Amino acid sequence: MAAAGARDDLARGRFITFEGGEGSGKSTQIRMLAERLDGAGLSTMVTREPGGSPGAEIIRHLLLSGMGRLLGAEAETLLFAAARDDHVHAVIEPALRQGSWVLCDRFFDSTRAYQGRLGKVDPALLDAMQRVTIGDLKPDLTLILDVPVDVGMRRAAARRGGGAPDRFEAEDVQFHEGLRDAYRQIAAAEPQRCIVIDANAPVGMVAAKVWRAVRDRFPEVDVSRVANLA
Ligand code: Z5A
Repeated sequence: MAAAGARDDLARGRFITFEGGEGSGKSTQIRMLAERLDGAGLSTMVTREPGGSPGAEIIRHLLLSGMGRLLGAEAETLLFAAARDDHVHAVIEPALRQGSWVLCDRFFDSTRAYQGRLGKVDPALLDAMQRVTIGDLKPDLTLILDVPVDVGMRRAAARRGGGAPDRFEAEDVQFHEGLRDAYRQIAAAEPQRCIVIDANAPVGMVAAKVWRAVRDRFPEVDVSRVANLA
């Protein structure tokens, strides 16, 4: 793990994270945003957590199988941190240094919401892990996709078809309500970084809101080259 402060010299692209509850549409919206940014002539990279690097993908498999839960909330949190450490070093930082715009499906706000708020893991432990895994690397923008819990759960169930829910999908409605609330609190605490997007709308409408938020935050994006602007 790297020392904090070792990453402050990034002459870099932009780092945008997507957060939200289950079925909120993050993966769908990340793909659409990447297409628009590519269209604007920017180099983009889409990645996700847990996972995003070969080592972290192995840990993802463990986590989503429910193995981490058996070890307890703190140990599960350490697994997320180990995956993030590898992902940040092997993938995110090199891409940012090369000038790419990195779009990441979940990042440390997920740990704050899932393990912190819902898993009741000590905030001091979360702070310490954040320091050693990501140091000063904060997203330039975090888009929190907000949908009512029943809508998100319906979408996820429809996508799953007959398949079994994973470790987090299997949690009850109360858990997912708590999660929604946790994300609202994160957004309220850091309004300069986080924007809540109402994602209970058709895909194209949500994409238009995402695009507006990105353009407002990064006026340097050359929109004249992007077709079908909403
Ligand atoms: N986790 C954690 O606990 N701690 C951490 O630090 C981190 C993660 C990093 C990873 O799950 C789990 O790990 C996650 C938190 C935990 N648990 N959960 N649940 P994952 O990566 O497997 O899945 P996810 O991140 O939760 O995403 P998702 O459920 O796959 O959904 P999504 O990416 O937000 O949505 P989507 O795939 O774009 O859309 C879902 C379906 O809805 C799909 O069929 C779409 O076509 C449809 N969709 C999307 N948008 C719309 C709209 N606007 N209208 C109608 N239908 C739509």
